[in-house]
This record gives sequence, C-alpha cells and structure tokens, in this order.
Amino acid sequence: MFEKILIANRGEIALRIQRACREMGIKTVVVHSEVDREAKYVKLADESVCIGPAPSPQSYLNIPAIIAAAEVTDAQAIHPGYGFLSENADFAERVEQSGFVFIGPRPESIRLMGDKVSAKDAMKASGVPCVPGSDGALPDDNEEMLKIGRRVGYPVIIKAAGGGGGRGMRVVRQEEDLIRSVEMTRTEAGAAFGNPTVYMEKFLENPRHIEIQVLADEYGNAVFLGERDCSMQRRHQKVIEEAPAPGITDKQRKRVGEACAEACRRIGYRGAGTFEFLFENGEFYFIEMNTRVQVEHPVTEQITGIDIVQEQIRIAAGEKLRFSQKDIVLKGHAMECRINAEDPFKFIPSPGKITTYHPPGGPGIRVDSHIYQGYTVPPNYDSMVGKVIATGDTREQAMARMRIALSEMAVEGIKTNIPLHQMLFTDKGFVKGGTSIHYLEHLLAEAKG
Ligand code: MV4
Repeated sequence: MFEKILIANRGEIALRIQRACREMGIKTVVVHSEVDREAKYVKLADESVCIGPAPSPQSYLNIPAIIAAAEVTDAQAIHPGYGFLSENADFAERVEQSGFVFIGPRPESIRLMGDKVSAKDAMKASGVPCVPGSDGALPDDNEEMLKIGRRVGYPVIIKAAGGGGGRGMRVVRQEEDLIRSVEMTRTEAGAAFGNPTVYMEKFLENPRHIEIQVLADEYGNAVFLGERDCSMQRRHQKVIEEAPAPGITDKQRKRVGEACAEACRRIGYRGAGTFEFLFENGEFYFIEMNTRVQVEHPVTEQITGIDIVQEQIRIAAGEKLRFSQKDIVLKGHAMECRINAEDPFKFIPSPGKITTYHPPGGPGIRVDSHIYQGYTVPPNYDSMVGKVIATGDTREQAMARMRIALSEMAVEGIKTNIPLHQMLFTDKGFVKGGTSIHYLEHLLAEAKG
C-alpha cells in the first residue's frame, strides 16, 4: 500500500479523500491555490503545497506544478478527485511518466471514454444497450446524413464527440433542419473541443437519468454497485441524487449492471467508473461513461457499505477486488442533497463568509463538507460547498430524515439552496419518486409563471 498520496483537488472531495487515506494509514499531501490556504482540510493534511493563484488554470489545472509538488513531498500516488484534471488523459499519462501512480483508470481508458463516439462504439460492442443512432460519426455527405436521419426517425439529437455533460448538443425535430443543425453543431464543437466530429441519436423526450457504479481491478475482475437516480437536475447540474432508483426491479438492475461489469472486463477498465443511462419506458440506453469518482458516490456507499474512495486507492495500489458480485448486497435507501452557495431560486452564486454554521446530525445523516463557521467561500470555483446524505431502511425513512436534517441545518452569511431542497422534499411528484430529467425545470417555470 502507498505511504503517501497527493490530493489534486479542493473542497469537500479533498477532505473526503483525506479521510479515506487517514483510515488506511496513508499520509496525505494536499495541493492548494492561494485563496484556499486557510481551508481547514489544508491544515488537517500531513503536508500542503501552494501551487498557484486562485484561478484554476494556474493552480488546480497546473499540471507541472502538481507533479512538482508530488516530487518535493515524495508522494507515491495522485488522487485527482472529480472535475479539474480527473478525466484528463494527458495528465494521467504525465503522472505515470513522472513515476507516480494515477489513482484512476489507464490513460487509454480515459481517452476512449472522453471521445463519446469511441465510447459508444466500445459499449455497443460489449453488449451495453445504447440509444439508437448513427453508429459512429456522421458522414460529411448530406444525402448520407439525411438517410441516417430517416432511419433513426425524428426527433433526433446531434452531439459532439468531444462534448459530454450536456455541452455541444442540438435537438432536430424535422428533416428540413438537419443539415443546418449538423453544420452549426460541428462549428461549435470545433471551436469548443477542437474536434468537429458529431454523431446522431434518437432524441428521448422525457427520460430519467440513471447511472451504474462499477469497480474493476487490474486482473479482469469487475462488479457493479447498483444504480443511482440523478434525474433531479437543472441545466445539467444535479441537485438531488438517490440510490436505489425508484421503481427499478432487481431483474432490470442485474441485467444492465452485468452488462456494465462485462464491458469493464472487455475493455480492461481499471478503477471506479460510472455508466450513464437514459431510462425511458422500462429500457436503459447508454449515453456516456465517467472515469472518475463522482460527487454523488456517497449514496452508493450508504446502501452497499463499500467505501468507493478506499477501493479506488486499493485498486491503484495493484490489489485485487476484495469482493465479488454475490457479496454486494443493497440495503436501504439513500438520498443526497447538494448544498450550493447560491440563491435558492435565482441560482446566482453567493460566495462570502459563513457567519453561522450548524450542521445536521442524528440517525442516518452524513454530511460531506469542508465548511465551518468563519470559513469564506471563495468566488473562484464551483458553488457546491457540501452534501447532506440521508439513509434509511426505506425511501420514506430517508426522506423523513432528510427533512429533519434540512430543518436543523443553519448556514448564515451566504445564501444556500437549502430552501430549494426543503421545497422539493415536500413536492408531491418528487415524494412519489421516478420524476424525469425535466421535472425541476418545469416546476421552477410553473413557480415563476
Ligand atoms: C440525450 C437526451 C435525450 N435523448 N440524448 C444531456 C447531458 C448529456 N450527458 C446527455 N444529455 C442528454 N442526452 C438523447 N438521445 C437528453 C439529455 C439531457 C439530459 C440527460 C441527463 C441529465 C440531464 C439532461 C438534461 C437535458 C438533456
């Protein structure tokens, strides 16, 4: 096992990784920007290195500075967390070339999944159900393109191979708009991602977003840890996640989960990963794979008893998976509220000093957050300042516990989205469960009008 790990991230996930390391007896080095110098998790780490000024391109995205920090502190491995450099194949490669272990998949896997066309090709070949579409990149020939459009059937969606997470997409509802739409998406994709390649999918009007968590080791062992429902979102920012997904049967879960685990074996995937699906009319359709630990990983941890961050570290250290599929038992229900420093209904960021902080507690409540009374939320980064996770035997119990937690929680000095969560946990549709990816935006539009 490693003796010392460098954490190339900030905020709650830097603290989360630090806690995993501490439990495993591993020393931690945290790199930080000038504006994060006073953060408590920086002081709690065994060592810290300032790698640059507040703007992330000069600090959390500064590859030479991060590798230099690993060198001077004698760290053996680098955990990238989520966001920042976590899905940057060149970073993973340079970490390894510099003699450190990248805690994540092989660079080739990151590259394969970073190109959404090659990702989908690989998944289709491995037997993962995909959204019907162009089977690879769209050709330049307009007649060919129109043919594909007719075969797929309108509405269709044009997506950039270099996109993902909702960037570089355009819905086309009728044939007469296809050529122009493809043209525009190509131009935007070329500018945004340096890759004008686009592909086509059947557009699903009202799906849910359900994702499968997997773990795979270097020796061809792979398991799935059930699914998460992340449909409650606004502008591609998830707001609430839960596990298991309401209404999914054991049979459906097993079928799609086995396909994901098998795909991991087929492509030689290593580490933690997430297969994103759209779910509509009882069917799963693969859209993308994320090759990092995700913000919402705690809901899976709560219902499986598996520490996903610790498993990432064990896998990176070359250990074999300590469990097989039959050892993985889903128990109870977990829900996560992302707590953002923002106006709860206008969504304008609200950085600043936290003057009062009372975290919630009690049975079934977990708080993953780096904030404290007196902490100043800097304006330079994502507005998420923590997560409240409620676990219960049933979805109803998890919801009851979350309502209590939200009522106990006090964050003053900045605005937070706690009132939005309180509204959602009394909303009839959400309480019933199984709402689609458009639910929150419709609800907010209704509240406005
Ligand atoms: C889609 C879709 C409907 N049909 N693909 C948006 C994020 C990116 N990961 C994929 N996205 C979508 N792809 C087809 N064929 C609708 C979305 C989508 C969405 C997906 C997941 C979560 C939130 C979303 C919000 C709007 C659109």
